[in-house]
Amino acid sequence: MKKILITGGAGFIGSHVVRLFLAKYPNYEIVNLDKLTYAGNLENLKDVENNPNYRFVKGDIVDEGFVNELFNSNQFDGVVHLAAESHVDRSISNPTEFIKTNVMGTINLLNAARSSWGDDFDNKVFYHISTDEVYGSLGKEGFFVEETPYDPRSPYSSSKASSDHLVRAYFHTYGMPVKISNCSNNYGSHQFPEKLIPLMINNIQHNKPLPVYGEGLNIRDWLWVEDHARAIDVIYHSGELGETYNIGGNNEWTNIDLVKLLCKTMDNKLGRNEGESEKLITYVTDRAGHDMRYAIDASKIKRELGWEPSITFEEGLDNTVGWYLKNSDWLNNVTSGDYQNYYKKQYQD
Ligand code: NAD
Ligand code: TDX
Repeated sequence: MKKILITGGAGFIGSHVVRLFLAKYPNYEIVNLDKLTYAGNLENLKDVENNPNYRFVKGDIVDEGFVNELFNSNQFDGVVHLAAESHVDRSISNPTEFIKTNVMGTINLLNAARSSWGDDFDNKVFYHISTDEVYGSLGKEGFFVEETPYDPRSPYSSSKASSDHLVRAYFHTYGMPVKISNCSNNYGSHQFPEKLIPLMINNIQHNKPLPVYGEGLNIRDWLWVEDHARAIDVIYHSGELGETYNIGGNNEWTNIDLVKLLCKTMDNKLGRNEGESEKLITYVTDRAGHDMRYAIDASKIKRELGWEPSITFEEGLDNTVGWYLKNSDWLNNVTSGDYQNYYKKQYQD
């Protein structure tokens, strides 16, 4: 058996990675370390909680003593590090929390892994999951490649860039067996409804205004979360140590076109008249420092590791909308309590 630590496994992407690794590798013991912040939810892993190869540990990666103790009492063969504060708008209102979790949490994990592995890095992997936002904002032309200079512009992307730099520094300085990937915007089941797609699905369903920032012309490159999990699997097992891989959907949408497509899909599924949900679109004050366009050139991972997205956006979005409509209990649970306060503050609702 190999023992793999997945951090942030109770979150959106992490839960898909935990599920994929458990299904695909019966010889792995998966330890999911998660603090269960507002974004972490054990309901996301209900279907695997009794799997004998799965263990959940509640804990904070910012707590150095706790992280060291976890690595002292477990000999991990690998780490897949996803735990993070992940929402740009929250980083604008509370940047310090992002530095604590994303920067201090990452260095705590690097130090604990290094000290537990000693100088014996054979067959060990420390895989850090990052974002395309570290590269900054594109104009109308061009794509982010692995060599694009870092130019983070929000507290969130700055904290992710810092953690990427630390991970690379541990490769060059100590020979740590690291890998990094930078992915574009994910969508799919189990995403917390502070992010664009599930927020819009929830609001359309409840006939609430659809808050589009600025003119809605900012562009994002959307990837189905299960395709991101497949890419993480391929990089963890076959990627080169010390290398970075960009992951993207080759699927650019302006926010306004995407929201209109969601409205159309929801009108169909809810039996509403065509155009009904679009009436809910409301332009609101733009996000501070709003990056204009992200677009990933994912040719390296395709060329070297044979990965590419498995489904079209239309299929993925249809599947995603279907999941949220079918799992209204999940959505209702996560939008009760604290979410109401967050929503009021963020949208002056
Ligand atoms: P998420 O917010 O849904 O989940 C984050 C998880 O980390 C939660 O379960 C939370 O409880 C946990 N966590 C937060 N702080 C912690 C701490 N101090 N100690 C332990 N656990 C903690 O995020 P996500 O969208 O699933 O993103 C996962 C990773 O992927 C992040 O590193 C993010 O930067 C990166 N990423 C996300 C996207 C995207 O579109 N969502 C795209 C590219 C990269
Ligand atoms: O209410 C909204 N209205 C709106 O117009 C929200 C929540 C967002 N937006 C816009 C802002 C962005 O241009 O939609 C776009 C997508 O916004 P988010 O879902 O907040 O994602 P983004 O800021 O692009 O960052 C995401 O992708 C990269 C994830 O949240 C990050 O964790 C990831 O690293």
